[in-house]
Amino acid sequence: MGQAFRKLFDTLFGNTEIRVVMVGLDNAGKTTILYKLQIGKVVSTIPTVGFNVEKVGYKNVDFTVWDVGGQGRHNLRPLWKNYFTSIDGLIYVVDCHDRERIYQVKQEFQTTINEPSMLNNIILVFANKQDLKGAMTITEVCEGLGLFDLRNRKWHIQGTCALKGDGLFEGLDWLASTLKEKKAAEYS
Ligand SMILES: Nc1nc2c(ncn2[C@@H]2O[C@H](COP(=O)(O)OP(=O)(O)OP(=O)(O)O)[C@@H](O)[C@H]2O)c(=O)[nH]1
Ligand SMILES: [Mg+2]
Repeated sequence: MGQAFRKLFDTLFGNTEIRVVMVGLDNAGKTTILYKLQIGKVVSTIPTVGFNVEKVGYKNVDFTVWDVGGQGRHNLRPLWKNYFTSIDGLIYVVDCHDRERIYQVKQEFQTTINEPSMLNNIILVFANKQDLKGAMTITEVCEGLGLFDLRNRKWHIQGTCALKGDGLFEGLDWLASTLKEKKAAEYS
């Protein structure tokens, strides 16, 4: 798996600096995805009490996992602006088996994408845990998050099973090629 991702990053990103941030509620599958990608060593840091940032880098590609919301967690949003000055891509991970929290996910998602530092980036949603019986379908997640109502934002949703790695490559392929187009348009 790692080899495939490294190849993808080489082909699509070249030497462009890319900063990708992955967020989602607790238990969504973020850490699982990070390890599955195997694009580098995962480094955990604790910038503030009780809260974890995980990072993995491969050459010019910088992946950061950042927790949002979740019960009993601190409100970390004020810290975001210190961390994320230029984010190229946002990956939002949804636990599709957790129907009960979909409204909370929507609120977190909408707040996240409307952060000033997030307004210019592209959005990839990983509809995770598709392997579980009763998981929300892609359409249900689109409706649940309000994706169909987004205006002036580039977004894509990909069903995934992080445990097996299914869908991760396809999602990142979209992310990589869309970022490439975006960068090309900005420079032209
Ligand atoms: N069935 C299934 N389980 C999954 C999948 N992805 C992750 N899990 C499981 O869901 C649980 C949470 O996964 P994590 O990767 O720790 O989730 P996280 O988003 O990092 O959670 P926090 O660190 O608490 O914010 C673990 O038990 C995983 O094994 C999946 O695609 N299918
Ligand atoms: Mg985690």
